[in-house]
Amino acid sequence: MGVMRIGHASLKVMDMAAAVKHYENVLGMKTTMQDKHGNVYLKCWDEWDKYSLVLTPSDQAGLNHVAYKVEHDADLDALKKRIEAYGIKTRMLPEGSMPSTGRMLQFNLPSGHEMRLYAMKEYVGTDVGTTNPDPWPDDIKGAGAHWLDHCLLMCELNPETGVNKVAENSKFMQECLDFYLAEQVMVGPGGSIQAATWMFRTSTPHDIAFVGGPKMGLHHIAFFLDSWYDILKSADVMAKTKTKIDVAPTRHGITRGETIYFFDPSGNRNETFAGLGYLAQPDRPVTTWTEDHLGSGIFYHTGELVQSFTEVYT
Ligand code: M3P
Ligand code: FE
Repeated sequence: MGVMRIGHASLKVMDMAAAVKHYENVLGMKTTMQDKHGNVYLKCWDEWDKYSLVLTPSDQAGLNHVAYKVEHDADLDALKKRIEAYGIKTRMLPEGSMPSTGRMLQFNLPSGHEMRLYAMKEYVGTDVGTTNPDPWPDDIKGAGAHWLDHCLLMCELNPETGVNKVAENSKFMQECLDFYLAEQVMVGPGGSIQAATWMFRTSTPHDIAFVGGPKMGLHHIAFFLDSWYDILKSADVMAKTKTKIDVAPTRHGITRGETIYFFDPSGNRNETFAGLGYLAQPDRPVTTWTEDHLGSGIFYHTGELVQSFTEVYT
């Protein structure tokens, strides 16, 4: 019941042809449709719904909205009631507002990011099918990403004014959408300020994360790979395609994920992410990272923050 997983991200891109080339050749996604407004829809080979990424033409980079899939259509009505009772306005967009997708519950998180929930998207199947499937398809391209895994949203955090949209979002996700808190970063006097959170509905450590910063935005969307070796190979693909790498292969202390960060041609940050980390369960104790260990939480090996990584986002 309720939210199952991330469903899609809708991203603004400035050069559509370059963006499609990036998501096809570097990530290994396939274009599944285009609409009359020039939006392009793509999916990964291991995903069964019609699309997990929408690219929309724009004069800037950034996130339009992120959508999560719920299990039952009736969940949308139940969640609408809970979200409105919490004090957040919602709109039910009719079926077909987005192609091949059922009605969508649209609202803004306390941070201002637009979120949508939906129950139905056209089933097209994975590239290996469901009968005696091979472990991977023959025509794999680039990194061969399996699926869109999570997104990380930057939220306004200003200890001087007391504004903390990380804490507000996290409370909302727990109380209205039944997300669980896996890990958090606590900073400030006595570790009293919740500066970042990783939250889940699946059995992996995060389906969404919030990090505090001077302004709201998109930090990254992340795609799942099987193993550390696949992360290395995805970095090789990026070097071969002259893709701008932000952080070369390393490991997060937080979530234990194996990772590489890079940019699409418009400057939207992507991550390829491997390793399930640990089995995230509702009764798992929350992991807390303190301010003095923040560096190793983010990049476990060096224990040092990278300036571009914390300061550059769309
Ligand atoms: C991840 C992850 C930041 C930490 C990022 C961590 C932006 O992306 O997948 O665990 O501080
Ligand atoms: Fe991530």
